Amino acid sequence: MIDLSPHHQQLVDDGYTIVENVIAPDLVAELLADVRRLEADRASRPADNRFEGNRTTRTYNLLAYGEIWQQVPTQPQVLELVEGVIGDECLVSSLASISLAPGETAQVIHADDQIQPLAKPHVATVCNSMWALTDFTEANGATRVVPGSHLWDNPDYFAGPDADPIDSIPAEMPAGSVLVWHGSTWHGGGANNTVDDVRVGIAMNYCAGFIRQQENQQLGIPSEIMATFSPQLRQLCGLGMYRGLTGNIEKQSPAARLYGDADEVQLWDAEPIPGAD
Ligand SMILES: O=C(O)CCC(=O)C(=O)O
Repeated sequence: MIDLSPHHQQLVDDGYTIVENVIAPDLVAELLADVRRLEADRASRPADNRFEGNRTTRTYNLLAYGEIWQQVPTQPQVLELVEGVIGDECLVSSLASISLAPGETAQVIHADDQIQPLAKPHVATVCNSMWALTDFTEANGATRVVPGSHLWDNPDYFAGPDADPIDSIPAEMPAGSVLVWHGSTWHGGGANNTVDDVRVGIAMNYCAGFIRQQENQQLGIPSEIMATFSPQLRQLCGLGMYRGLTGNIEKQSPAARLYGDADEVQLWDAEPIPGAD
């Protein structure tokens, strides 16, 4: 049993935390095999741009491509930490694998909420995680984080392609561990300086229920696959109503309307109305 209290506190203080060995080795092995299956089936290649990398292979929208991925967004310890940052009723923002091969250079240091036009620091809108499917070491490109940067007052700061990786540190962790960070924390993939050690991770990203998801889960996941999800996962994919209002269809949640999930009380029908005196 992992005590999550220090991790909640580190997210508040430093904007990131690493939960070591939280994913069972069998699941890590199965996820890794599925990443490799997908990359082989699709003959995947690096996107070849500065942000996604020139030696990095990414597979997006994973919930659409294998039942095993349904276990990732609902992982209890990670979800508890994420909800501590962005609140309950949060959403899957995106789910992708990232295989960072030898020769990859360091990614631009960035914050995942930096496209949002909000003065910083602001209420957390994004909370992301990186699952280590292989060991993450400084040499093979472990994600680099800048401790405390989630509190910075710097809406215009952008490290740029030639900038130093400022005061970042490598989030080294053994396979089966998960790095969780606040969406305002500056970070980036490291450089892979090894000869033959491909660093494989899963970027399991979440956003608050009032923020638009990065990947469109409602259209990106075919409805016959969405039908196989648990009600909890459908909520995470954005088929519920946020605070009984946002995302409704004629006062009903899409999950109730399309998949017969339990009805949610619409805000205006709630007694008393939350927030009203
Ligand atoms: O690969 C990594 O370690 C980080 C990737 C990342 O931060 C991103 O692509 O936004």
